Amino acid sequence: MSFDEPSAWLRERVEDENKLSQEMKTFISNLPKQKGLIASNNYEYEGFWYPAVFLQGVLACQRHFQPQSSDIFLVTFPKSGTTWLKSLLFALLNRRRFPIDKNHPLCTTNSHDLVPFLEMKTYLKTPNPNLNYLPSPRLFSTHMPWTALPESIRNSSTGKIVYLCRNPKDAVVSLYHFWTKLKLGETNKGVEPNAMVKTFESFCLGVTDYGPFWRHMLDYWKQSKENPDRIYFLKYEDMKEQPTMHLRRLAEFLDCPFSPDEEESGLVEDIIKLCSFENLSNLEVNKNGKLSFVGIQNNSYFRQGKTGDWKNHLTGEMVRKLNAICEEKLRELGF
Ligand code: PAP
Repeated sequence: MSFDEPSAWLRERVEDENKLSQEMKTFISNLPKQKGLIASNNYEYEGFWYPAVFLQGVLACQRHFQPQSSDIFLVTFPKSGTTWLKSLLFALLNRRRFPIDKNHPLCTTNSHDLVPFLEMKTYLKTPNPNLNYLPSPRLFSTHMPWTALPESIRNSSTGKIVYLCRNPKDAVVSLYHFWTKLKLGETNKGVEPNAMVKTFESFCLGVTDYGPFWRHMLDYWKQSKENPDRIYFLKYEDMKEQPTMHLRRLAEFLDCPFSPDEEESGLVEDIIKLCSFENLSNLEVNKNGKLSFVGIQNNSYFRQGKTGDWKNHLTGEMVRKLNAICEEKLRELGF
């Protein structure tokens, strides 16, 4: 495998199950299977669906992760604003190390390369990586459902979790654009004409990566109600509408509130501006760079950054179907 060709690396890992360890091949052979969107197959493990390579990362993380009491985990359902919240939390937690100016790391590095994904990066290549190099508090990101988190995280009373989700109608549209772009960019073959329908059907069946979305969201919602000091539940739409208020709340939740001096200097607004879609998506690194660990184009993570784009992509029938699922499963969340 050569990192000169990182996109080939991604293709190999998510599409070719021959590259999996023998243990993993045996393990997945006993799991329910569905055709995947990006990976050739997704597998159901304990009620959630994963490409085999990410499931391998989940299992390694469950086995080996050693928590520290100050750890912070950003958990998201895919396409819910991970890139954005990673940027915001990185800027917030490191504001004393890295002043918010044009030399900030986010101006030259995509947030996915600054905040490690647990199962999709850290535990993907090395089953038991050394994570001691990370400054404290360590900030990790993951798409893992609550029940798949290592027991050492779930059963701990320390370590904080920020959970971000998004209106499923916008998440499915974002997913469609993401994977069609990956396929087009990587294989240069056309995407089939019914790709939106295919994405939508898989999403509603709950078999896209880390689905079903409703159970992913609901489990963290319930945990946040039971343990509000440890789990902060946030919606993309709310962050969009009142970013400064939510950033202040996040700072308090993470025990690093803004001081009166910081407030007066306009630091809250500066962080919001640094991490805005307009700013990040126009940086050279995010226009033309690639992620170091999978070689995906950074611009795949920046499309519109708006709420309500589903109106331009979903048919009336699709909207009714997804609304019915949300009504039945996510009523308490208000989607
Ligand atoms: P991931 O879960 O695969 O890491 P994620 O970052 O959650 O992806 O999804 C990308 C979405 O976040 C895109 O949404 P869209 O397709 O509806 O446009 C992307 O545009 C949006 N996004 C990325 N950065 C920002 C930002 N700074 N502010 C708001 N939205 C953003």
